[in-house]
Amino acid sequence: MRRHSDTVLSIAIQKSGRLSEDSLALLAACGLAFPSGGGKLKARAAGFDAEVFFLRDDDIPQYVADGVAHLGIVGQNVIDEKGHSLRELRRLGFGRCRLSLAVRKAVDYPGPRYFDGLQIATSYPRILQRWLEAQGLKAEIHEISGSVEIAPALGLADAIFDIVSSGSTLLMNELKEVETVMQSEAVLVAAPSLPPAAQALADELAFRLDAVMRARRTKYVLLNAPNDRLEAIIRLLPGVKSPTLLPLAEPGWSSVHSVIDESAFWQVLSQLKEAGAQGILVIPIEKMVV
Ligand code: PRT
Ligand code: ZN
Repeated sequence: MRRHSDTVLSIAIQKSGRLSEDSLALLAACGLAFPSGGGKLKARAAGFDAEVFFLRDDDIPQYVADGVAHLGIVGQNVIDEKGHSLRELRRLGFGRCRLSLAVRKAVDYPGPRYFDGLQIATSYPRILQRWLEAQGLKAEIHEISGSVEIAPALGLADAIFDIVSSGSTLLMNELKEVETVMQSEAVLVAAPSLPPAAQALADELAFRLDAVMRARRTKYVLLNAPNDRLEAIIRLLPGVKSPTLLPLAEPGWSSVHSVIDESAFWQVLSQLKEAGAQGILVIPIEKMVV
């Protein structure tokens, strides 16, 4: 039977770029499947009262601020640059990068005062201006929309302020990163207030996102251990509540099941082996509701 609903949650995501694939994959993991590609402007989800708008990332904050889309998935860097007042509902853990100042490799960098009176090329003039003011510095900002890293070689600027991820673009252009001004990742944002029905759907989506993100941070561990070693092993595996113990067919042995934080992963594994664990299996978790 078709469910009737007069509210559909609209979510603006990047049409084609670095955030597109991860945005769609995250929504899919939350049960919102959209047909991808085809150059469409919007698509209706199967299994959830939602639709996505495919937009340029720069336009997403405005669409959400104006209420055209209820939610948006976009880089924190773009949100800060555009300056609309939006609610950050969740940080999403992908599209990680930083906004940094970079200078020619040969420069003997003395600290932020180096930038006083210089020409700096960037696509992020507002964030840069705020940083300069906080440092008590004045510089000439040249706003350019792409390929900022070639500006110093062309004589257009003395320095650049741009997104850095691996740093290889800077390296290739004989530049070096000297100040990191902000760290960024993709975020889920909403307008300061949403209509109640849209807010209810946004809450449901946030609940699902939490389950997916929590699962991404943790692993399911299964191992076998002699019963006389269980105490030491269980101490290493806090689990959600406490680990599950199942007797093995072989007398005197048990199977231990638990979840562990990905960040503790290798450290715990070697400690488990030392404590006598055998046949350790580490399995990804798809959803985790606590
Ligand atoms: O067409 P549209 O306007 O939607 O896309 P866009 O070209 O403006 O953006 P896009 O797809 O390049 O980036 C979207 C978002 O991804 C950015 O706003 C950031 O939040 C995030 N992100 C993460 C990055 C990077 N990593 C990144 N490395 N955005 C850009 N870069 C650039 C960087 O400027 C450098 O020139 O990629 C280049 C390679 O970086 P290195 O340091 O790895 O060499
Ligand atoms: Zn863009």
